[in-house]
Amino acid sequence: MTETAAPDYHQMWAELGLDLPTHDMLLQAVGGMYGDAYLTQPNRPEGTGYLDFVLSEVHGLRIKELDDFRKQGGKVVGTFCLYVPEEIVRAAGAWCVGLCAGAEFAYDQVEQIMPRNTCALIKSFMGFKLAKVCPYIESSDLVIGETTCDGKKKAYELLGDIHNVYVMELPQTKDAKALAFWRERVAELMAKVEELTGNKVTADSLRTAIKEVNDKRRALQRIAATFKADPVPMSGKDRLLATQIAFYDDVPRFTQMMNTLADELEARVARGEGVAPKGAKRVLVTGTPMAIPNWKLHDIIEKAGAVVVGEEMCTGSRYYQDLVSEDATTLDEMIDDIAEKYLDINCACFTPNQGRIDDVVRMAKDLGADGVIDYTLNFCGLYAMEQHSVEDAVKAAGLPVLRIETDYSMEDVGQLSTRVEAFLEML
Ligand code: BJ8
Repeated sequence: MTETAAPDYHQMWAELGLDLPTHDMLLQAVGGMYGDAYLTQPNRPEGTGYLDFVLSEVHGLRIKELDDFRKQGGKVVGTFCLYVPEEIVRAAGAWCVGLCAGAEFAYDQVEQIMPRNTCALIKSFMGFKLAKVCPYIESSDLVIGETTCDGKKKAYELLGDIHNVYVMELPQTKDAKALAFWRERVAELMAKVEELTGNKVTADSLRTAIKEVNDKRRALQRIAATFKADPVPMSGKDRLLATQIAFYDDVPRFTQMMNTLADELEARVARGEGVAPKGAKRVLVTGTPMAIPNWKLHDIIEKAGAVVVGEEMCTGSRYYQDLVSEDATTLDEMIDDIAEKYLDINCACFTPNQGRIDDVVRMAKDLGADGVIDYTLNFCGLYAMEQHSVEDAVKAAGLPVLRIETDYSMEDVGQLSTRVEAFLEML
């Protein structure tokens, strides 16, 4: 029997300008983390095979697809934040990808240009760029930033010295004036991507893009809804991975695969089949986003015997819970709807941000959570400031809260495990 050799992507990576030995080291480290966190799980649904495949090819086949697309004249746009409307990018014929920001890399180089006490997400994306190990940013014809937190908006100035960067100005309140202001920024973004691609956005192309992206979010909503069941049909870690992959993968293919996975999960729920015993402790996680390969907290919680039933975060419900209206008929109305939907995202950069607090309580109740873990990256002032309000609201709803501040290093895993286990004991 002949074995098919795994494709060798080194030439493609070299053409993208990656530092090959360092990149090889990164892939090996991520593969090891993945094996330990994911491949050790019992009774995973068959549909998670797709997640394994995508992850195993995340710097391979997907980058090859982007490469082929660009060689045919297509443009790729990289983003770091939920506020960048994927619909606009797709309607102009470009592809949108989330950029690597979930692992500690080249901090020694990063700390030469920004303070050591910067959040891990920002240091990570800068480290990936400086060390030349992120094929997504090297495949991005344009990176679209946003003025969310102070750290990010200043980091985009530094990134702008070494990459093509465009920054959307995001208001910090959600009143009518702010919406009108944001709507103008969305229209400006449209002009920018039209200039990049040479394609005009039309009512037809935007309608199609709105539908495609809504369909992706609907598939993720179906998966999320199955976690109301006890036992849960899949691990929270796998649900987190599905949401992380939503930022990278081909949109129609991903939607189809996630609907297939949702079919399987719904069938498991109907049969009462789960991945953890019925009655396992249920935890809702809220806070700052978890980019690939940041699976640390979920891994700790689920290895301690509990299940993560949901994420109120940008790599969770904030990504898929709201859709853009599909009722508009004109291009202008569609831009209005997009502006409205995106301004509705509950990031802590807004003041006030009561919508997030309400979402945490609502989700905890809907998903039957026994407790909430509020997760904040070190040096993220915005989410750290909101921890107090989250704790008050969740306690008022009768549930305990554990606050966690951490980063991407593995040094505190022992200490975090002890705290999580003690928290689970008291649920
Ligand atoms: S919409 S959460 S993806 S900004 S963790 S870099 S806030 S210091 S990531 Fe975010 Fe968009 Fe908001 Fe979501 Fe700054 Fe905090 Fe770091 Fe953060």
